[in-house]
Amino acid sequence: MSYELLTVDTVAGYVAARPALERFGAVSHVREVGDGNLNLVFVAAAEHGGLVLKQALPYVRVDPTWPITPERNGIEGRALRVHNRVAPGLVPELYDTDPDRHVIAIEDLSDHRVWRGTLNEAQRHEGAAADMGRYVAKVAFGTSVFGLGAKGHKAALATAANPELCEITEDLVFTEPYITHEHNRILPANEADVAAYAGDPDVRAAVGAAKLAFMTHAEALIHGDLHTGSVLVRDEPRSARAFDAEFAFYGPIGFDIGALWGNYVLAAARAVVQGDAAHAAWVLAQAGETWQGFADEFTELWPGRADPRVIGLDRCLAGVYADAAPFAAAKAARRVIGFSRVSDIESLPEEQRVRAIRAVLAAARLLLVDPGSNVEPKPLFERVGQVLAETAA
Ligand code: SR1
Ligand code: MG
Repeated sequence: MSYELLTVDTVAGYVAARPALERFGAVSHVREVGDGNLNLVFVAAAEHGGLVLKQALPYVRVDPTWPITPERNGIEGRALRVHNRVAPGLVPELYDTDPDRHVIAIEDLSDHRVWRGTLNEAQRHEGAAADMGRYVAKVAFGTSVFGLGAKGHKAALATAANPELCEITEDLVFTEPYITHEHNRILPANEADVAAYAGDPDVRAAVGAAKLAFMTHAEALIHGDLHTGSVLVRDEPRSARAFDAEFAFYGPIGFDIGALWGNYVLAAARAVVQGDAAHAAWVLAQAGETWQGFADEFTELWPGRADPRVIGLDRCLAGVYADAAPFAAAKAARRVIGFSRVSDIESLPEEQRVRAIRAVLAAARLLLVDPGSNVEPKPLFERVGQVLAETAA
């Protein structure tokens, strides 16, 4: 390894040696809290406040035989700097970037919780879904041709390539669940469900089109992995932040909306098999909340800055909406077939897990092959709710 990994014992010395972190003073306590697939994450308490250090490992944390570029840490730092500029208050603050040790220092949000965890407990964080829609809109506008102009957009695009992490998404989200692959893990009782879903020609055609859109539609500097485990929420005072932007790249705006929607489907499937129809309905209603937050914010940004000669607002919104449904499906289905599973489903007893997976795949099929042609998330996700309830029964 060509760089030194941090430990709880070396963080204090590291912080003391970083000029950008001088204002925090001496570090008194450190804990390692990384629970994702890829990185080391330390929360450090210091004399003048807390901070978080995120260090990229040169391999996948949960599978050290799988190498992965640590340069993603710098990519995340650059994206986070931009996202702080265009969407302040909706992402963690960035304090420092260290390209030699592949570390970023960011705001300590320990008074927040990861949204996936609170959804699993059937908690409601009102406003978080709309806040994430607003975040997507601010990023979509501020980093796209609308906010930057034609030359600015091209210049920004040239600085934000993320080919290795995009390839992970291309493989894990859009390819592996649809082929025989060693990453796939399928319960015997779900084999027929997966075969029916992944073998359906209409599903395969729609996923193939979504993959091409992911690979080619360089619209904005999107988050790139905006699942509910990448969102922190807090009640008092109310706050929602998107974090963990290491998959950021110039991609389709609808991918971030779709990632949220797909994860609402997973949370709702959990609630359905647990017999909590009210929570399932609330979670699925968040799809409309996210959309409305996005559309309202994007519309507000539009009149003063967008060039009306390029495309009309309604058409632009309709394009994002049409992209989001198949992305949502692909993001939900990959979590119940392939690598990188989610606690919404995995923490269920096996009998409930089988029914939840069956229901998620049925919902994904609906989102891929019959999403409707109008921009109407409410009825769409009511239909998703019906499909979840029917197939999980
Ligand atoms: C090898 S990385 C696996 C997954 O972790 C991240 O959260 C992304 O979703 C990625 O697909
Ligand atoms: Mg992540």
